[in-house]
Amino acid sequence: MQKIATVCPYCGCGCGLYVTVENGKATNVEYMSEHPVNKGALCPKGNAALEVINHPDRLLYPMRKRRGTWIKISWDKAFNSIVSNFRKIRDAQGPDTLGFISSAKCTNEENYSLQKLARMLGTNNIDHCARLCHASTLTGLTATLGRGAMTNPIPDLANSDCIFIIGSNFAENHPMVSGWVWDAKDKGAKIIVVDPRYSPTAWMSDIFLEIKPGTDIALINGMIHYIIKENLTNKDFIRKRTSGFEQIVTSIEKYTLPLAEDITGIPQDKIRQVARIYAKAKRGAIIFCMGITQHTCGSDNVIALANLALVCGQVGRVGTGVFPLRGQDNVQGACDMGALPDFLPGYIRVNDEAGRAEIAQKWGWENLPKRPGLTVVEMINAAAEGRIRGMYIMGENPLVSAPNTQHVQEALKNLDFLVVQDIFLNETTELADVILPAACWAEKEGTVTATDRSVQWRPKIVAPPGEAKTDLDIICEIAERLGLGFNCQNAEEVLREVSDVIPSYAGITPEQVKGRIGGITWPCPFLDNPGTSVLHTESFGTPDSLGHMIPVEYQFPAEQPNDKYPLTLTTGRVAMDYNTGAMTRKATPLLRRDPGLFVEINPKDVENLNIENDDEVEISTKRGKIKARAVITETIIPGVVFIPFHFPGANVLTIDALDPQAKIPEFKVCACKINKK
Ligand SMILES: Nc1nc2c(c(=O)[nH]1)N[C@H]1C(S)=C(S)[C@@H](COP(=O)(O)OP(=O)(O)OC[C@H]3O[C@@H](n4cnc5c(=O)[nH]c(N)nc54)[C@H](O)[C@@H]3O)O[C@H]1N2
Ligand SMILES: Nc1nc2c(c(=O)[nH]1)N[C@H]1C(S)=C(S)[C@@H](COP(=O)(O)OP(=O)(O)OC[C@H]3O[C@@H](n4cnc5c(=O)[nH]c(N)nc54)[C@H](O)[C@@H]3O)O[C@H]1N2
Ligand code: SF4
Ligand SMILES: [Mo]
Repeated sequence: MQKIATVCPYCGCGCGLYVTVENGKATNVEYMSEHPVNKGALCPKGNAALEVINHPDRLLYPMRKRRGTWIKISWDKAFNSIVSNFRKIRDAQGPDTLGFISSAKCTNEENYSLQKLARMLGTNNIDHCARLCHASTLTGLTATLGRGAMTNPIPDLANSDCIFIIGSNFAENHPMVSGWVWDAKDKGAKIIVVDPRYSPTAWMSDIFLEIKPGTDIALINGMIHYIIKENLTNKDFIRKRTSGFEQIVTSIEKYTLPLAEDITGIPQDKIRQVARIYAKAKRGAIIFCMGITQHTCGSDNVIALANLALVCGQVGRVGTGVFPLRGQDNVQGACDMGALPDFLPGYIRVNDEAGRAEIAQKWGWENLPKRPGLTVVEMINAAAEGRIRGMYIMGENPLVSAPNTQHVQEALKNLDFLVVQDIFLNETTELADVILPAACWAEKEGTVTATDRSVQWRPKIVAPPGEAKTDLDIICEIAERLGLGFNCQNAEEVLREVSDVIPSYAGITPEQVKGRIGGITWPCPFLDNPGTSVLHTESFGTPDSLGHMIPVEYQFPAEQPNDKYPLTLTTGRVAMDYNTGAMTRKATPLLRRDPGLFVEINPKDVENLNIENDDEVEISTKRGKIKARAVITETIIPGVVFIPFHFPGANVLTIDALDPQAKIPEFKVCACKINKK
């Protein structure tokens, strides 16, 4: 019996655990008490991590569709078909008629290799689920703080004396964060939660602000207004370390507390109270997540929060900082690796001539494309319009996760050729021409980067089932057959290339990271450097090293409630399901506690509708309608309904309006109506 140290495959907390292996089978999960973030604890998903490994529904061999049914084909046939179709499309219509979706469920080495393949083929059309998730964090924090990442490690929250939590339900979605926030609270920290729902995270709050969806900028600007008027700013910090304060002073002039109350629905007294507590805290931290990012004003929401932190000097020290909780186990890494249409590895902009030339030279390739590529939703739109003809989807399920499902379906059906590489059949594989069976997290090796930038090694624990191959092996074989001449025999070699190409990963080599509990936190600029747990201690990552305050204005969401659709629909998550359910609904212990598709609605909103708890109701928007079980509850603000997006359904309703900067869709607000069925 062996006991192997590894990292949980679900969320960005990056919890460590041991897996026991007997006779080549993963048999048990054991707790890793020495891990810096989870200290041995695991949430229900982490405890169920092994369920997908031996699941009978795993994809075992490549398949293609013949007369409506899937037939097994050889790997050789699958590779030939992909290579010939991609070549044909590129040669006839140019490389930008190809699109690639990479995966935050895959390793850094796999993401690095897929973006390299796309770019060597001549297109920057590569993106992944960060676009649906924290794209606005990247734009918002890059502009203000100079790095689109969490500033402090998760355990550092225990050192804060005020934690301002806005649009995050970490009690269900990043459960390991909860313990550290409770620690802070036990030591006397004030916990503030801002959400349209009294979520399980709100249970730990000292002050709860019930906000109308999509109005966060009015709240944050209102707080800044009050902080400036009451002389609670950190003047020394503003003078030495920031720029743009004067513009902020002018721009927030109109965000008086009465206006903030009017827009957000939060009583002014409460706004005043939380502004004081955060500004006066010795060490104040901000946690934010999808309630902030998934809006047409997502980037501006994030900028507003950075402004707040800068005005109060609450960044760059232990116990302070800005915590955008990254969702997937490797979504931070997939971004770092350049699985993005506008950034090469290490956040070099594709149109930065010198940066691009340096990477091209390291790859031994002459021309890399310089025009920014299309994002996830833009690729879907391009497919619908025939501008993208061939697509490669690795480890994502856009038919359930992207907004406006009917449009996604039409778009993917319109492709000449679609490859989907996954560990299970899902709604998206249904539309594929070729399906490739991938090895799952425990059947391959490589690194993943958690939300706090720690890069950890995940070893291969067991062999993949059937003929499944690792995503890395698949990508490398295709690159080889396309004549791109990849150097990617294994994850170790690719990681060595990553540390050569990306400066903040320079000291993160296989020798340094393998077997190191908790991993190494980037930036790690040279070998034997211990990594950097707190960012921006001396200077920000911006070109002039200052923290940039940027004025932002409150904007209305893309779709407002109206006579026909009088309610606001917001979508999100529950503890027992994970994203599109592709993995969690294969895990019996989670399935047992899965609430199914429901809609939360306030008692006031059902008064005249003759709807009772557990009734089946119909929810409709301009784009479509679905049925769900009604959950009537005071925990949601009147006028708003909440539906989890884990099932085919929620995204039939959502709008595909995008934030103009980050191109993230507005999953958190659209107009809907409810009827009894
Ligand atoms: N159990 C579980 N854990 C997960 C996941 C999962 O699917 N299931 N997914 C992972 C991924 S990929 C991600 S990105 C994270 C996401 O983690 P979270 O961001 O915590 O998840 P959400 O439920 O989408 O949204 C968070 C909160 O935002 C609130 N909200 C909605 N609209 C607004 C608004 O306009 N303003 C404010 N202030 N709040 C608003 C919602 O009511 C909700 O409580 O979770 C990760 N962890
Ligand atoms: N309405 C609404 N929609 C949303 C959101 C919302 O809050 N509301 N949230 C958005 C967010 S934040 C996110 S991150 C996205 C998530 O959207 P997706 O990334 O599409 O969702 P997942 O279910 O995580 O899909 C991961 C897929 O990868 C597969 N997989 C797992 N491991 C591996 C592997 O090792 N290799 C390969 N090849 N495949 C693997 C799984 O089987 C699954 O099919 O959804 C977005 N959609
Ligand atoms: S908190 Fe996240 S990383 Fe930790 S066990 Fe749960 S799902 Fe896994
Ligand atoms: Mo996400």
